[in-house]
Amino acid sequence: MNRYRKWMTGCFMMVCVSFLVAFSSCRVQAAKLPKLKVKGTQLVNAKGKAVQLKGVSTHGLSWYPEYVNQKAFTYMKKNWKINAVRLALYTSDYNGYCVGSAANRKALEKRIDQGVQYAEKAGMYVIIDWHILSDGNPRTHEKKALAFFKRMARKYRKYTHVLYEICNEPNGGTKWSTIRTYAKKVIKTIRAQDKDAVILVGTPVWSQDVDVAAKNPLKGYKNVMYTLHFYAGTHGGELRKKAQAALDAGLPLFVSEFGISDASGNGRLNTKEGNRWMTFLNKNKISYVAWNLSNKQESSALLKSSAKKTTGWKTSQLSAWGKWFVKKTKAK
Ligand code: IDC
Repeated sequence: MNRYRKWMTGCFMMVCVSFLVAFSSCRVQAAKLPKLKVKGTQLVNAKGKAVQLKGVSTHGLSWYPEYVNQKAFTYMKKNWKINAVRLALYTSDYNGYCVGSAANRKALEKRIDQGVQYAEKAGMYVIIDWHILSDGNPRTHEKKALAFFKRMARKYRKYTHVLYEICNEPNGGTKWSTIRTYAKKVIKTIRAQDKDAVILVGTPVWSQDVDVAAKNPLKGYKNVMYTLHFYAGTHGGELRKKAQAALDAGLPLFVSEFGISDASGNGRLNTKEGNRWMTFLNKNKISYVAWNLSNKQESSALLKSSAKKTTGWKTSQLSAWGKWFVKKTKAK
């Protein structure tokens, strides 16, 4: 009897342990998205299969923080069929990271951390975007950028779903050689913490001159891609030619921001040109991220200005651009 009881207890323990093991490994697998890498011009998964990210960018994190919430991220993943979110951290413009107070920096970093956690829980990739704009040269705030990316990469080194975008849109005549110098420093800093996260590098002229970058790409680093930004109301065939030239030269491209309004983020939508761009992106399996998740009164906002909700939007609450975009992401 005693032996039988011992045997039963043993069996019970074994069942418990196997349940625990199965449960915890399940949790790990569910939480972690497959790590991405770059192969040739393409973003791929661990098996080398092409991956095309489709995402939405926040507006400035200081301007529209309310959309960084778990419900919104989970809702967009499920209903808009997207798999990435970009967190736009303005550096210089209105209450940006490099011009505001220490308290503001802390609040912004907290917002980023929330975005990273919400994205993971929603099962989406997340891009931490150092959103330079009026500060056209990324070297203007280079010191702050290096300190920032060091901290981010250290914090998120174990996370498989985090990508780093190191300078949104260099402009104001900033040359590729200057961006290249900056990029080398930031990449080195990130790599000291995280040896393989995907890093996105901006290109001259508001991230359009990818053909120029292709002539002298960064050498000796893996998992680096170059950003191409377009607004179909302004940019068409000429810019696609540059993109094609870059691809032909073997440059991996990532469209980390786009719209179909004009480049000001306002004006009429050009759906015809937008359709041409989508054909190009899908043909080349280029990842794309739509600007912007807000209800600001501008045609590049995905929500109508009358939409007050911060998740669970009905189609009627999406702007014309929002409707167009969601139709595209759901189509494939
Ligand atoms: C725009 C916003 C607008 C804001 C302006 C200035 O839509 O509400 O007032 O920035 O900060 C970009 C930039 C992106 C711009 C967007 C539209 O990366 O920050 O957002 N755009 O102008 N590049 C091309 C277009």
